[in-house]
Amino acid sequence: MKKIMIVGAGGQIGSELTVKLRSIYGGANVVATDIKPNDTLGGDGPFAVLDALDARAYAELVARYDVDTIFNLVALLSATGERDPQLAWRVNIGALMNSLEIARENGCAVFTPSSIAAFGPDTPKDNTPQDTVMHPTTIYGVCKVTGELMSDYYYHRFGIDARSVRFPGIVSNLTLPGGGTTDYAVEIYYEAVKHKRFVCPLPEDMYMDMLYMPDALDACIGLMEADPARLVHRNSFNVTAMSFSPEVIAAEIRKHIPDFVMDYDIDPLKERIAASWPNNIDDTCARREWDWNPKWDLASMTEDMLRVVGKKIGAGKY
Ligand code: AKB
Repeated sequence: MKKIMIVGAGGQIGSELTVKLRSIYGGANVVATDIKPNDTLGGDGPFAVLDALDARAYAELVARYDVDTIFNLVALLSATGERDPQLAWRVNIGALMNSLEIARENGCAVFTPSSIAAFGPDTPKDNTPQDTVMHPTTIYGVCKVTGELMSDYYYHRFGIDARSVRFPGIVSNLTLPGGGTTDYAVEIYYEAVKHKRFVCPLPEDMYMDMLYMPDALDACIGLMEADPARLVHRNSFNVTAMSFSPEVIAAEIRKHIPDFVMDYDIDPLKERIAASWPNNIDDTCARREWDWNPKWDLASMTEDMLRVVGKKIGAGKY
């Protein structure tokens, strides 16, 4: 990776990936783009407003900056997608296809995240294998499976260096996620710090995989820097660091805020989506093929999240 472009850089992952990539490859070598103007992304490197569905403008920027690696982070997430499936398909697949085509025309590598949403209710729920049944029941999941298949197609058919990981929920403290089913695992920390109370939209025993953002960033960069000769898989690798349910994360928060209270007001859409996803996935292939090795677990992440969120919203020691 020498000249990188991030498409959808204003989102939860992009806002932190931009900073991390610039710290490694140099600010001038990482072009951040987003559909909306952004005050922070232009600070230490180039920023451009780009609608990823505008293929001409997208291609023009790739050529102008002589880009060799694209991180395509544009997506409507699972819950938002269910509210407008046609829009989700148009945006998620439109950005994917433009990224792959522009990569083909310009000889770029491409990273497009997949998700645990690529799995469905008939996938083995525990220790979900890398290669298994994939019949998602959300439009977001359908887009992710399509993304995996198209990325592998472009690799085999055109030699495009397309790679991806299946992200679980990502917990972070810079930019809030929006429209996802796993968002509760971020919101809970803000509410715990602000009000010592959280109303959870998912049942107490709903297990899902999660990653803390520093590990998610390492996954993006580690995979794109991996020796291609070692990659048996490409699109897409299971990656995870922990699996917990709402009652488990609440208990962890109570170790720091003993009077933290959790109430439940179940969102039937999010419940249905979460119930169709695995409880925990097996990331052995990522560990074997490109040395994936997450550093954060629930205890260390919780300590860090409460510290950073506390500082951010001026709550002192919670
Ligand atoms: C979502 O909840 O939709 C995302 C995901 C798991 O891909 N965070």
